[in-house]
Amino acid sequence: MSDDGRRYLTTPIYYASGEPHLGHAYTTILADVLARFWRQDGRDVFFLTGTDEHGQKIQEEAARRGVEPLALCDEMAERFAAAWRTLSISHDRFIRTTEPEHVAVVQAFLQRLWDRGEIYEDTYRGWYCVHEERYWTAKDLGPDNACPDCGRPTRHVEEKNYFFKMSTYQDALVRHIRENPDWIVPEVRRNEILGFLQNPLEDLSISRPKSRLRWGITLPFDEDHVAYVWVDALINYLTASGAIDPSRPPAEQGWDDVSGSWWPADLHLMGKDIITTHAVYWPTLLMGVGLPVQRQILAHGWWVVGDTKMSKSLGNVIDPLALRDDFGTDAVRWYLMREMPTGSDASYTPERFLTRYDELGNVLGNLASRAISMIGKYRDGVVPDASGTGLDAQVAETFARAREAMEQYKVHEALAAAMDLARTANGYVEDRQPWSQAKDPSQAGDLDETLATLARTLLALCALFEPVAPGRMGDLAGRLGLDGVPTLEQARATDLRRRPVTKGDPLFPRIEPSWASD
Ligand code: ME8
Repeated sequence: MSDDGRRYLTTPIYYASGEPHLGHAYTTILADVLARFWRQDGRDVFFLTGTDEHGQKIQEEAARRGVEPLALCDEMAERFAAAWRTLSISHDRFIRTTEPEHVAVVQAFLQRLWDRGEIYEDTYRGWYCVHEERYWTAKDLGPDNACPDCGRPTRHVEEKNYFFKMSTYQDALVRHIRENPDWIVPEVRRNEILGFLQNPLEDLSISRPKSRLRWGITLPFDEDHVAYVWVDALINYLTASGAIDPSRPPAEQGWDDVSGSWWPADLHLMGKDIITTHAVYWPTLLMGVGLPVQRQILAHGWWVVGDTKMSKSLGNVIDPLALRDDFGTDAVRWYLMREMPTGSDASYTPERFLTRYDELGNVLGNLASRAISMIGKYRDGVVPDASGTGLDAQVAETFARAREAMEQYKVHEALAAAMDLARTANGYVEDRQPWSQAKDPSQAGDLDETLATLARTLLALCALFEPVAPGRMGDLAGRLGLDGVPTLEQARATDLRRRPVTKGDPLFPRIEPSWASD
């Protein structure tokens, strides 16, 4: 993490060969919740997502559909961008690897590796999995030469390739991982990479002959070859940072001084399936061009259905937008964030989705609706002129718990803390019994205090839940008479006394999902 208060945060760029699904939505929402939380905490955030548009997988999918690769990518990039709009993703940039700027940065990057003597030519003999876009050696393969990752058949290839001297960076990489215990989190993934690095690291094939693959970025030093799609894709993080300006002469492109750009990234977020490319290929490539490596890698777990990772090929993909149609964006975000401890796997079930949704309605929604309607009923819809500090200690404790959990990326714990505060506030209503206080004129001051405390706590909850439920919390802020959701600091400092509040429809209404009757 940078100590200058800035945060450059990335998601993987997703393959433009398939539709966005719940797994993609999870990573992107997790990144969004972090970005929103950091912004709320006063940091300057640059949040990047996008689509991975070159390589054999895209070329073959386009051929299968009978369209040009770029036409397929245009359509799918828009599909992802639309999904992120409906899921309230607040990214600052959506990058596509077919953009001319990215193509130029990839070429400048490869040229620099070439100029520094980091690349050589050789014959590659081995096995290739198009779905994972990865090479394997015979000893890695499963029965019938199946890919060890996805189980699909691999193809034997023998061709001229260019290789990056990745092996020369093995010691430097191991040292970096050992000296920076938090560089890869969670620890299980760090150990996985250290285990992988106990074996000799091979050099990395970074090109494909155009005779086999046309859909890629042409190498600047050999126009019969294109860049390997993973090398092309990883460089997106650098392109978007603005560190490299390929329109300038090589010596002035920014390789020796990244100040003034967003590089190095503070956090690369991804699923555990693609940790090796991010924790081994990418940092060694950066060392090869002489740039600082990314500051941290966070690899999360998988959403599974039954025992199987969700993926399109298995036909068990859940469409997050369909869930959203029934329950709203915030409910999908809440379920995904509250249900999965960052780093572990979680199982998607409709029953758990409903249970988590009910929690939103019964605890947070219920608190908001009863607090605002009692202010309406007993005080003509105006927050009473009382301190409202009855739960301030609990609010402060919750802010501290949430902040600490978020620093460790334990989003589910930060949200559990926020929900506990809402529960505490409901308990406070039961204890104080405002309906009894209202019957006794001598308790008018106590009733004022009860209602003002509920309004003030609602404001704190509004700030705490905003990263996960930005739409509904925007509504709640409006009902409390504010223009927008406050930051954590503002929630503490805002004085709600004598402000009018407005009743509205339930924030999280009871819903009979369309699939419940199946
Ligand atoms: O790998 N559970 O793209 P991709 C949780 N283009 N997350 C999941 C998931 C699941 N079941 N399934 C997918 C690529 N994901 C490359 C990345 S980056 C330079 C290039 C998420 O479309 C998770 O973040 O296959 C995973 O890492 C990513 O989608 C893979 O997306």
